[in-house]
Amino acid sequence: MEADPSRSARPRRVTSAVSGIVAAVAGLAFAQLAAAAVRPESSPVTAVGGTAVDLTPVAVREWAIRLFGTADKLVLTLGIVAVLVVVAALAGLLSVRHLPAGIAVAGGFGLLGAAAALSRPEASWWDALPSLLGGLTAAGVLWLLVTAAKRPRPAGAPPRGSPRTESGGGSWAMDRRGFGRLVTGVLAASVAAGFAGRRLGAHGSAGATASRARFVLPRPAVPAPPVPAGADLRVPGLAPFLTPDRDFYRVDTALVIPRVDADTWRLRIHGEGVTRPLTLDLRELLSRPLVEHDITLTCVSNEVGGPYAGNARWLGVRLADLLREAGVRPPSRGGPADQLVSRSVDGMTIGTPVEAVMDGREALLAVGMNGEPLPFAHGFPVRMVVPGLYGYVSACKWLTELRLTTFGAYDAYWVRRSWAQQAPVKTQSRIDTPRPYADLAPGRVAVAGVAWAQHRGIEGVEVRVDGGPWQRARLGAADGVDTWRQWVWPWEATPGRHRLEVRAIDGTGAVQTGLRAGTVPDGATGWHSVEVQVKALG
Ligand SMILES: Nc1nc2c(c(=O)[nH]1)N[C@H]1C(S)=C(S)[C@@H](COP(=O)(O)O)O[C@H]1N2
Ligand SMILES: [Mo]
Repeated sequence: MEADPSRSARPRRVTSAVSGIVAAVAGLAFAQLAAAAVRPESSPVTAVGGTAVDLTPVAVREWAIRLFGTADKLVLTLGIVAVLVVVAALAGLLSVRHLPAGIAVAGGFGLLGAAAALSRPEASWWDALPSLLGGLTAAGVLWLLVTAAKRPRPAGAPPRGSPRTESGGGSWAMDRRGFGRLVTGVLAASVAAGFAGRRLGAHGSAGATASRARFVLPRPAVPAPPVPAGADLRVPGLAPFLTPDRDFYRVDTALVIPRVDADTWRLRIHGEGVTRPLTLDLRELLSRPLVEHDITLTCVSNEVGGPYAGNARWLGVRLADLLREAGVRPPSRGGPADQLVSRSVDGMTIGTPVEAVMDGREALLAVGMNGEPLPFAHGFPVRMVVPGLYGYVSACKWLTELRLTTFGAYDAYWVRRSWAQQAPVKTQSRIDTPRPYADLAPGRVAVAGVAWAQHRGIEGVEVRVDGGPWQRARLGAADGVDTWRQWVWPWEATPGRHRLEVRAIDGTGAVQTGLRAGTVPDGATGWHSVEVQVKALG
């Protein structure tokens, strides 16, 4: 094979693309290691991902949630890595002709990551370090690999151990083995850096993990009455009345779950009309009487029939009491602030009507969820829960600040992204069983699900088949007005295709609207329906 450009072009292209990708892998690995030392949020992938989340138009976000559900974050991360790999391969190709250009791409990505990291909430200058180190590593590895690949093999010396002859002296007649060894070495170092990063990361959050393990939930001064017998109808396929923590839906913008150390946690309460600003640590917060209350939490992004609803027994401090302690009066009592802005450690801001929080409902700063300290994913050590309002206007996780202001003066995170400033939960009902497109045998079928209208309660649920007359379902026992209610309706299924529909009647007697509306700006409406197939007899 004498110097035939068309023949040598392909391996050369492969080699250079591989160089680019290996450089990117090394850059990422060392960036992750550095991020573990600085803070997990400073990783370039997380920082760029977080920025992408914040910049994503609402329509795209809702589409992604519909398509990927709670895997949307994983998909985003994989997408970023995929883009990186493609760009890295291109940078590798570019480096063959013009090494400085390829190195500039690597460095540019480092700068991009650093800029993203610096723009994240609560960022310090340290947050730029992982991306810069990653960019530098990638640039260095690219240089190393490309120069090694280009280095001519000593004339006359065939590649060691290789009986095949490739033209010596040409700029691309590199020593394949040498190159391979280099690549292997770089990859091995990257894997080592990756593992070291994981170890260091676990070490970094060890304090938070230990603080949660040590945290013993105090006894409530006002315990919740036991869940009434008959609240849980125990129909197979029906969501349990209380949602176990591990099954509780999770909706947030955090690409890495914040792990807050309970020992260093502080809550600050300040703002308009606050005559006694407070800063409390966890012990001080918990020196107040604790209340236990069952509340169903739902997400405004939940489509009709969707899964983003969960019911838990929360333990916490009454938010209204705490606000009164700080001197806050609701607008109806002449207070100047109508909006309570809660802020999390990761910069999320959530605006809640002060009036709703102080109108006597059990708005809580919760520390316990179903008898356990809050899981990290659900806001450890302290989160807000307010019955009757969607999570994005009430349920701030990893809470660290409460500021009193007005709706006129401040738009919280989601409000800046086309969601409504105020969003009471809309009456909804869901068919859990049978599942869509189930194949059923004719005869008695238990149609069952849940219905919610938090803080108004559920008074009735009705089901109809194929657009026929509405029929009353049997309700599970009510556990107050702030939780969902299970329902079941016995259906005599006949052969053929059928469409089951459900609607609820809330505690005010209002019937759930059948008008279809999307999730944006303040929650979906419409009746949930399920189509099933009933087999012919015999
Ligand atoms: N810090 C923080 N709190 C947050 C969010 C968030 O993105 N960040 N998402 C809110 C939304 S939209 C909902 S529906 C609830 C979900 O709470 P869960 O994940 O515990 O079910 O948390 C709310 N609190
Ligand atoms: Mo939400």
